[in-house]
Formats: sequence, C-alpha cells, structure tokens
Amino acid sequence: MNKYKVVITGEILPSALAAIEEQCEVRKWQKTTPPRVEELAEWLKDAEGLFVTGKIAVNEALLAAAPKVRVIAQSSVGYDNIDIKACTSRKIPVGNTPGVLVEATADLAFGLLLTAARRIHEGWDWVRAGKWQGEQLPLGVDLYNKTVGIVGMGAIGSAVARRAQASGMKVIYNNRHPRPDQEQLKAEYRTFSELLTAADFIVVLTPLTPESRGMFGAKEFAQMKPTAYFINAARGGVVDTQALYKALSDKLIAYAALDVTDPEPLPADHPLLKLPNILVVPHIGSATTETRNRMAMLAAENLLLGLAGKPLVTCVNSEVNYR
Ligand code: 8YV
Repeated sequence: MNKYKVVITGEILPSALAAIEEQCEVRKWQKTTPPRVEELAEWLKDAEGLFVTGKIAVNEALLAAAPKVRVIAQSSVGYDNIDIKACTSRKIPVGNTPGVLVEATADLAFGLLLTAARRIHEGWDWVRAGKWQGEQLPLGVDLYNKTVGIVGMGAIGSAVARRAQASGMKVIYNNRHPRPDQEQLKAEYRTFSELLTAADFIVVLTPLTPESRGMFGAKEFAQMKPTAYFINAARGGVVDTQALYKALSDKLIAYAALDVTDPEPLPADHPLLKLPNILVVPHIGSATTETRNRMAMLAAENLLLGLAGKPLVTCVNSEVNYR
C-alpha cells in the first residue's frame, strides 16, 4: 500500500508517531527551534497531511507552500496559531484536541491560584535557602469565602469552578454568553467589568482571538482590587504584558501567577521575572503523561481520518470536515 506523505513540525510522543508511521511516510522536524516555512518548503511540496506541534504559524505562506495538504492536525485545544479562514477557504479540515486536557489544565490553573495564595513556591525557596529558622515567611491569604472570577467559562473554566467550590470559594464568571447551565455550575454570570471589581482571584481561560487579544490592559488592572490575584492559564496574548508589569510593580494588584506569557517563552532576563509578586511556569497546563498521550493520540487519529477522507473526530472548521 502506498503510504501517505506527512510532515510533523516538532516533538511528538512515540505512541502517536508509531500510529502515524503505520500508514504514513513521515518527515519530522528534529531541531528544538520551530521551523520557518522556507525550511519546510521542500517537504511541504508533496505533503498530504500536516501534524502541528510546537505551535508554528500555519498561515497563507505555509499553506501556499503545501498545495497537497488535505488535513491539519494539531495536538492542542487552542488554535490561535492557525489561520482557520485560510484553511477553510482551501477546504482543509483542522483538528484540535478539546476535552482530553480539561482536568489536567484545570488542576494547573487552580494549582497556580493555590500556590500563589499560600506562597508554596516561596516557602520551598525559603527552606532550601536555610531560612526556616529565623525570619518568618510573609503570610499568604485564605481561599475560603473568597470570590474567584473565571473569565472564559468553557469546559476548563467549569472544571476550575468545581475545584474552587470544593475549597469554599464563591464563583462568578464572564463568558461571551451567559451559560444556560448556570444553576448547575453554581456560578453567577457577571459583566467583564463587574467581575474585575468583585473578584479576589481572577482566572483567565478564554481563547486568544482578535477580540480577546490584550483584553487585560492598564484600564482593567486598575479596576481590580489591590488585593487581587491574577492567574492566566489561557494565552499570553490576552494580556498587555507591560500593563501587567506596571500593575504588579505599582501594587495595583497583589500577585500574578502565569502559565502563559507574551512573549513565550519568557526570556530569563525579562523584567517581569524580577518582580517579587509573580509566579511563572513554562506553559505546562496540559503537561502530564496521561493527558499529553491522549492529546497526541487524538491528533494522530484526526490526521489519519483526514488523510482517508473521513470525518475528523474533533474539527475546528466543521463546515469543511469530511462526511
Ligand atoms: C499546549 C495548550 O498547547 O492545548 C492547548 O491549547 O495550550 C497546551 O495544551 C501544549 O503545549 C501542547 O503543545
């Protein structure tokens, strides 16, 4: 049997690679820095499928270099790096991996909130620095009876809400539309501005779109409580990094805990990292063995289905999914 020609743009788990290699001739980018279009051009010329890892920009330039591609599968739920309109106009279905990373990402988002509130990471530094005897670690803050404001109440937002409720927190949320299952969620809808002023902890889980880009800027930080904790597990681009820096250094808000940044990765000498009231982890929301495996296998399945002209399981642009 003739094998499909596939390009993989970066790291992929061995289980998913093996499943793909059974049916495909694979060319895989090996370097740790993501490829530029020109670097892939030769491979893309006759590629039929594209497996995207490492978040390269799938834009007009890349699609123009890949005229035979009939499916794109990405191993992540977010797809802000992909020009979906351009894919749709070429009738290329794009697969992502919703669902399978919900609980792991919610654990990390809530974990950031808890870690920052209780200074867990600072305590660990303190112990290692031999400071246990002597100075007192600054006190943290309670979660119990506090209000968490979730911006972006999709599956991950709801999973964070459940964790917060288990800790005795009141949950309010903002979403493009109020959710009809509000009662079941035991979370109350607020306008964006109401949420900013009322929340003790703000957890951001909204996708990055042209509308959400920079939605947290100077004006928004100024509306938050001076005691507010700001947690971002969505995309760095929803925040104006300079405004966040200023809000933290001027103590307009108390603390930030970030899984995602802009730029990403954040260089080690970035001014944000010099602040005492911030915690940053390197985009590890979905980074557990089980979750990354499920993501890679779902993305591999989408790729193979698309190559066979069959409907992708999870397709972003369903109007061009195969039937
Ligand atoms: C990362 C994520 O993409 O799924 C998403 O949208 O942000 C994460 O799961 C992860 O780095 C996968 O490459």
